[in-house]
Amino acid sequence: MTQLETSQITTVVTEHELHQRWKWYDYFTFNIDHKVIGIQYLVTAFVFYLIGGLMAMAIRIELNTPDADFLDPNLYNAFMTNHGTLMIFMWIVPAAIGGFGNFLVPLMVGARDMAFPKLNAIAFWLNPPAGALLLGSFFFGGSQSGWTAYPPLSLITANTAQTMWILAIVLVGTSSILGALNFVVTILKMKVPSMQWTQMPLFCWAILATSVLALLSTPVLAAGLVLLLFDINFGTSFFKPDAGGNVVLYQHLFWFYSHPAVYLMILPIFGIMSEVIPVHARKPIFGYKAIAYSSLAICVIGLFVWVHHMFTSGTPPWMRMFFTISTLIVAVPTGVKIFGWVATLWGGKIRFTSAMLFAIGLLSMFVVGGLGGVTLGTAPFDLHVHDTYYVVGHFHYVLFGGSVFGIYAGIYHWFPKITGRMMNETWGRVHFALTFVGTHLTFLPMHQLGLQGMPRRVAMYDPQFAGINHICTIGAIVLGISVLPFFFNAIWSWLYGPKAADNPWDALTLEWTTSSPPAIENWEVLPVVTHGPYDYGRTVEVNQTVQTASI
Ligand code: HEM
Ligand SMILES: [Cu+2]
Repeated sequence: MTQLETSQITTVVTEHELHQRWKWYDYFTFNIDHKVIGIQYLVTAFVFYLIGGLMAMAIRIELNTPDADFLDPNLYNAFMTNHGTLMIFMWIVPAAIGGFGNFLVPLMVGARDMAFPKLNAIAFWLNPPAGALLLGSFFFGGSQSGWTAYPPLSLITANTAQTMWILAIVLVGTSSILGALNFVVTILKMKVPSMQWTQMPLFCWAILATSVLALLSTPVLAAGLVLLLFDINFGTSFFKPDAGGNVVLYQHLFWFYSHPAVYLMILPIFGIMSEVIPVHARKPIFGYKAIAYSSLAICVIGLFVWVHHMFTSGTPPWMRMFFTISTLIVAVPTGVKIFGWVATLWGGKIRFTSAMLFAIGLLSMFVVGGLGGVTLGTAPFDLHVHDTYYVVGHFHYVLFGGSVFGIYAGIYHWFPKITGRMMNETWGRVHFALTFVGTHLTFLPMHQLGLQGMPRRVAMYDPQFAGINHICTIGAIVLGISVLPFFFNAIWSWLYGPKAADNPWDALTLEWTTSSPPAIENWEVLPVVTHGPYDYGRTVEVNQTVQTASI
C-alpha cells in the first residue's frame, strides 16, 4: 500500500470514532455501518421467518385432515402464497446475503466498510416496506396465486393484493440489485492489499458469485412482474391468453430469475459451510480452488437450466433434452463442494459445536434434496410428479435442510463476533436435534405423497392421503417447537451470555482479528495477511500468524 493510500485510510478513523459503540437505538435508524446493516437484515429476516413459519403451521394444521375445516380455501391459498414468498424473499435471501454478507464481507477482506455505505443502507430500508406490503395485502384478500404468480391465475384473483405483492417483490428485487453491486465492488476493489486472491475466504467467493448472478437475473424478474402489473391494472395484455397474450412468456421471465434464485439462496450458505467446517474440524479446507471456482461455475451454468420448471408447459422435446442435460451438469460443481467438505471432515479433530452440528446436518439434508433435484431435473420423471407433493418435499429439503440449516450454522458460529457474547451450546444442541428430526419427519413423507399423486397447493385432498399428511403435520409441530430454544437462547445470550473472546473458535480468517463485537471502523490498524484462511495444523495458531502492522 502506498504512503498516500494509508494516510487516506487513517484520516477516515478519527480518535473519536475508535472504541465507540453503537447504542441500541442506532439499530433502528438509517445507519451506514455495514455491521449495523448486517444485523438489521438478520433481525428483520428472523421476524419474517417467524411470521412465515406461523403461516406454515396454519397450512399444516389445515392439511392434517382432508377437509377444509381450519382455513377457508381462499385464505389457505393466501397463506400458502405468502408463506413461500416471505420465506424466500424476506427470510433466506435477506438473511444469507444481506445479513451475513454485509456483516462479514468487509471484515473478511480487511475493509473498513462496504464500497457504498449509503447505498447499502438504502438497500436494507427497501425491505421493511416490502414486508408491510405483503402483510398488508391480507386486508385485500391476500395474494393467492402461489409465489410464482403465474397468469392467468394471478390476473383474476385478488387484484389489489396481487398488485401489492408485485410491488413488494420489485422492492426486494431492487434491494437485491443494489446490494449485489455493492458486494462486487467491495470484493474487487477493497480487499486489503496483502491478501492474495487465493487467500480470500471462500464465503467472499460465494458472495461474489451470488452477486453476479443477482445482477444478471433479477432485472428479468422485475421486467416480468412490471408487465404483469400492467396487465392487472392498466388493461394491457402481455400475458392474457384471451387477448393474444402469452402465458408461457411469463414463465420464462419468471424462471430466468427464479431458478438462479435458488442459487442466490444456497451459494452464500455454501460459503458459510466452507468457513464453519474447517474451523471446527481443525483442518485446511480440501480443494480451496475447486470450491471457489465451483461457485463461479454454478453461477454460469445456473443461468441455463430454468426450463426444467416448465417441462409440462408444452416445451418441445429438444428443449426438454437440453435443459435436462444442463440441469444434471449443475450437479457436478455442487458435488465438488460436497466432496470438498466431506474430505475436510475426514480425519479432522471435529468439535461438535452447534455450528458444526448444523453444518453436518446440512450435508445430509442437502444430499437428499440434491438427489431429489436430479430426479426432478430429468424430464421423463418430472412429467409424472410435477405439481405434486414430491416437489414440495424436494424444495423444502434444499431450502429448509440446506439454507435454513446454513443460516443457523452461521448464527452459532458468528454470534460471538456479532454480539460479543457466547450462545449456550446445550440449548443449541436441543435446537439442532429438534430441527433435524422435525425436518425429516415433515418433508421426507411428502415425497411419498407426491409419488402417490397428491397435488400441491390444495387445501382439501383425497382421504387416502390422510395418514401420511398426519405424519407431516406432527413433524411441522416439532419444527415449530424447535424455534423456541433458538429464539430464547439467542435473546438470552445476547443480553446475559458469557462475554466472548475476540477469537473464541481459534479461527484464521480476518474477522476474528478484531474485537468482539468489532469497533465501528473494524480495526485500529488494518490487518496484514501472512497466510491462507484455512491453514489449520500447518502453522502455529492464530494470533502469532495473523499479525497486525502499523500503517
Ligand atoms: C416449519 C417449516 C415449514 C413447513 C411446515 C412448511 C410447509 C409448507 C407446505 C405444506 C407447503 C405447501 C403448500 C401447498 O402447496 O399448498 C409449503 C410451500 C412452500 N414453502 Fe414451506 N414450510 C416450511 C418452511 C419453509 C421454509 C424455511 C422455506 C424456505 C424458503 C419454505 C418455502 C416454501 C415455498 C417456496 C413454498 C411454495 C409456495 C407455493 O407453492 O407458492 N417453507 N410449505
Ligand atoms: Cu430450477
